[in-house]
Amino acid sequence: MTKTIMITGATSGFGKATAQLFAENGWQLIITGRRQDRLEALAKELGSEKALISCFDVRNQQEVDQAVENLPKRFSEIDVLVNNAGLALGLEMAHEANLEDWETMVDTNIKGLLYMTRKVLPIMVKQNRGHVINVGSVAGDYPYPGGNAYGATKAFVSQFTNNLIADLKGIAVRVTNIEPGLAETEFSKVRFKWDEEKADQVYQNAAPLTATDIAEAIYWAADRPPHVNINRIEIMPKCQSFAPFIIDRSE
Ligand code: NDP
Ligand code: 8X3
Repeated sequence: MTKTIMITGATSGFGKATAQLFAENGWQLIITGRRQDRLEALAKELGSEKALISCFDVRNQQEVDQAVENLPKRFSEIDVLVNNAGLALGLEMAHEANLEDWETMVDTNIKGLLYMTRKVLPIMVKQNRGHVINVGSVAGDYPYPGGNAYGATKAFVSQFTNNLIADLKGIAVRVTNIEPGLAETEFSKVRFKWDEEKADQVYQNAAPLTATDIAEAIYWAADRPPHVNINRIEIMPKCQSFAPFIIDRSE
């Protein structure tokens, strides 16, 4: 039977690469995001028989509910939900950060992910089959200056994943958190509000992860046999590593 994957944020980056990889492997897809033109282009590339477009904003609970309720029968038995839609906005220190940016990150990375999960999970529980794959971040585990609210939203994703695993004991629905490090997508363009020069500097003279690297991790987690649950995958480029704790000696 053809398997069905629903991917939030399929218009770019990890979501788009994930759609391409699952399509190559014979899955049918529900591709979502806010940019209709991009969804149309991707559906054309993947084949409109295989890819269903659903254009909505994950921050809007009504739109989320309608998107799932209006799925045609052929796409309604979702095997995998990839909660990928998300963003970072700004890199200012907490006392200078834009409060609206914080709200947008909370609304998208936390509340959007909750709306999607709460709507799709009952379908999976009813069919006793499914897999929720969240896209967290190393920023949810390790702090860095300017990461403040973004990192905290990803820490939420990490702990929510663990708690879902606890809730789903005895039910054949798996849950995974994918935690990427530095990866070149539109992520930094969005973070710096389309200041492309600033965004390019993030990846300059480095070899960041690609969207395909993350799509492959997502595919691998989904492709394990049913008795295996991959709780989390932390994945960083070789060029990125840890810094020691900093001692402030100015006092
Ligand atoms: P991109 O900016 O390339 O893609 C983000 C995707 O999220 C887009 O498809 C965008 O679609 C979608 N999206 C954003 N806001 C909304 C919304 N309100 N409603 C619906 N869709 C939305 O970035 P990435 O591919 O890098 O990011 C994907 C995920 O990976 C995010 O959760 C991000 O936090 C996480 N991540 C990224 C890392 C990186 O270094 N790149 C590292 C670790 C984690 P549209 O604008 O069309 O709505
Ligand atoms: C994105 C990774 O380190 O740029 O989640 O915040 S980082």
